[in-house]
Amino acid sequence: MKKIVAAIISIILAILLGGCSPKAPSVTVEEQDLIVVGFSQVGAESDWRNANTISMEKALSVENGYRLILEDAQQKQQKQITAIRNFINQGVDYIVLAPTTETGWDTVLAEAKEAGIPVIIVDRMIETSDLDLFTCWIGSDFRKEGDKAVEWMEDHLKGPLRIVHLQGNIGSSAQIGRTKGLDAGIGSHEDWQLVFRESGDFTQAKGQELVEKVLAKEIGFNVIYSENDNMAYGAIDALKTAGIKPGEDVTIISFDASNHALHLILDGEINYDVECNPLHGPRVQAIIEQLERGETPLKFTYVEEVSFDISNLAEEVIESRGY
Ligand code: GZL
Repeated sequence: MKKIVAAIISIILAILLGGCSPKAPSVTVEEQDLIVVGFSQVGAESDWRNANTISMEKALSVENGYRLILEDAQQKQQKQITAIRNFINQGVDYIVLAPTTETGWDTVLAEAKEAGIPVIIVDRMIETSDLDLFTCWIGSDFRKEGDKAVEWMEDHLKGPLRIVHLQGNIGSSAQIGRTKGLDAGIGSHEDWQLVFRESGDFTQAKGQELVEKVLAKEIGFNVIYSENDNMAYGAIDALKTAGIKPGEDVTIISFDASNHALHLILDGEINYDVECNPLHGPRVQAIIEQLERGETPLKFTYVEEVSFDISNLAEEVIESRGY
């Protein structure tokens, strides 16, 4: 939209200044009609993240009338701040931010607001002193996800529990909420003991490394609470190498409910997986279409999420899920 205004102004200025025929705008007429969206994505650290990116690319496609500029921050907030400033300089129509962490956004969001560019926050939450610094947020209730996992543990596991806790990126709302859920569970069960806690940054490699570290220390444990599937994959590899049966000798609790993880439930290697739905593309598209019509979207929208164990899962359920 902004591209059209810029192109018209440049043509008028060229004519008024008596110049030769105005320089053709650098974008084609078709591209001028596209809604330009700058998307600052956390990274490509997990199956969840990749599914989220694919969902955004499919929804905000040229066929649907969008030009998507995707910037991968490699899980670094500073790269996201730089990307947002680049989007502002490029005069995009909308900014979508999937924030690495909750804090540290006020300054750059104020710059986007000053530039008159709406900011849509997806997935994780941000902490800000001024809710007017972003247009709306759509994502998951991470504390509720943690509570669901604890409820399943209460219903299915006999104590005493010795829990290894693989955390996501420290300071991300996914980590904060899922950790709070587990801490509440530990606080209300005398025979639940936290024997190890460290961040695996939501990656498979780090998840494997941490469980190898726990095994080397000969810390006895019977539950792994992994804050995402990819760290659980790494944990399972480490257990298998040590001759320990994941899902039998050690209960595996995970989050995301990615396709591969659900197959591991069918294989008996993951015991419970709490869905964290990454398919935000159509949701963001609907929000932008609302804004384009001059309507006001809800400030906060929580996506509906389910959870899985062997009792409610089958191949056809997995194949119907879209990620
Ligand atoms: C959760 C999302 C988390 C996933 C991880 O909404 O932010 O980040 O649980 C991903 O798999 O890396």
